[in-house]
Amino acid sequence: MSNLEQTLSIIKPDAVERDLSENIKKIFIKNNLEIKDSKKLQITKDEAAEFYKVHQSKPFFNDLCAYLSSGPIEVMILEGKNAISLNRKLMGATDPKNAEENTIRKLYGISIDKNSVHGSDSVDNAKIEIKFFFKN
Ligand code: IDP
Ligand code: MG
Repeated sequence: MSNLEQTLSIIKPDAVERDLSENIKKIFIKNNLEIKDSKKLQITKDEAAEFYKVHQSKPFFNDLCAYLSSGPIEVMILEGKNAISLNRKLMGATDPKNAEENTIRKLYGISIDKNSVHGSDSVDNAKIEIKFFFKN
């Protein structure tokens, strides 16, 4: 049984702005996640709303979409054994205050909204999210 997976990672505007992309990528590589593709871009608020549509009923949805579209982001396809859960573990808890030591969000996150990274949370969402940014 193979559990080789791909997942989508986003380095969010707060981390790109502080030049943290290379540090974050080193954490992925050190932990056996291969960067299969990557690109830097800025999305519109409408595109952010499409990407985050699972959160559309949440009170923070508008701010979330405004934030993700507020500046350049770097999106990556990560591949490796159990890549989805491994990436989530390396990211740490959504709120950096609750993130474990040495996780990306503990090291670099500023607040629950400026928490430096996104990572897919399931096989199905990883497929949808990779397709969203890498349409071939
Ligand atoms: P995740 O990024 O750890 O998967 P989700 O629950 O999927 O967390 O939420 C997506 C993003 O929405 C989070 O990364 C965070 O930036 C933002 N967010 C989540 N909960 C809150 C909140 O209570 N207030 C403000 N922003 C939030
Ligand atoms: Mg999520």
